[in-house]
Amino acid sequence: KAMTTVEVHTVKFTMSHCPALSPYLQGPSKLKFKASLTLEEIQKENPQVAKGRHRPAECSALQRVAILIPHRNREKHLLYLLEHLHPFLQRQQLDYGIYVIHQAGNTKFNRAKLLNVGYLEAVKEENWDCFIFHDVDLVPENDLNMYTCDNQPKHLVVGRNNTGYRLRYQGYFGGVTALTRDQFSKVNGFSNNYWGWGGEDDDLRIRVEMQKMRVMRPSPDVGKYTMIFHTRDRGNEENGERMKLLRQVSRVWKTDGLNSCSYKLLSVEHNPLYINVTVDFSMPP
Ligand code: UD2
Ligand code: MN
Repeated sequence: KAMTTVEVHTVKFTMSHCPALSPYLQGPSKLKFKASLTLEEIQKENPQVAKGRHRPAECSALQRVAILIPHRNREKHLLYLLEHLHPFLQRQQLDYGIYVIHQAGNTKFNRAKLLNVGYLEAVKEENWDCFIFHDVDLVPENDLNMYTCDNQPKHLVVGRNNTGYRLRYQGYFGGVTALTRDQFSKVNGFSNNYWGWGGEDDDLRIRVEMQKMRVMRPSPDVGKYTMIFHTRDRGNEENGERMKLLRQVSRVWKTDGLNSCSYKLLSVEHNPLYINVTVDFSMPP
């Protein structure tokens, strides 16, 4: 195709936007998990990823997306997720960064608070447009499931292998969700008060609905995940308080969330494949 001189200059100095639909998408895929996988192997496969970040060379990405992964003692799951997520996000032509938020010590696990910390630390280093709150053990099977944000909060896990790929219940908001900076700050983020397993995802859904936002989902054939098998972790026992907490969301959300998230930051390390944020939470009162 012929180009005028003017166009050549335009191409050179202002990169054009990436297309709405990336030409690299492959659709459904069969995932493989190799027991012997190492971090070094994944690094070798992803030489173009630096400090946990990557952006397309050929166009300017539609969104800057931070992936936030709460983590403790799931090293193998993290490897599997990194192995699949890096090429997946690159096929989607996103400008992205992967943050792993690691809870130090043996206090009760607090997924929601870790995700608040991830958000607060991520916005310190970049003007991210979109945040993907991502379980470490869920691997997306279909790259048509776009890791971008929309005008409504998105729930990306319609189904997973071990539940017959069906939505668990109406209003289910667990696993992987996508909210813009505006959407997440409007609801004051997650609650910080869910220690142990369960409830924090429903709490966020209630916050979203209170702001008259509506949860959107991809179609069932697109929103497919493989959850790597696991049992309940020690330190993440079922939270017996969760029903009580869920009844008081409308009363407490304004003062329990991003604006009250206090933590001791132990380190922020820029590893080749991800940014590792380590925090210490003291025990709940
Ligand atoms: C469900 C939800 C999850 C969350 C949880 C209740 C799905 C697919 N996921 O997950 O989003 O709402 O219920 O809290 O419905 N983790 C660690 N180390 C630990 C414990 C947890 O890294 O010791 C992280 C990890 O990212 C894990 C996530 O927390 O994927 C959720 O914990 P889970 O996988 O044990 O809970 P699960 O599968 O019931
Ligand atoms: Mn899980």
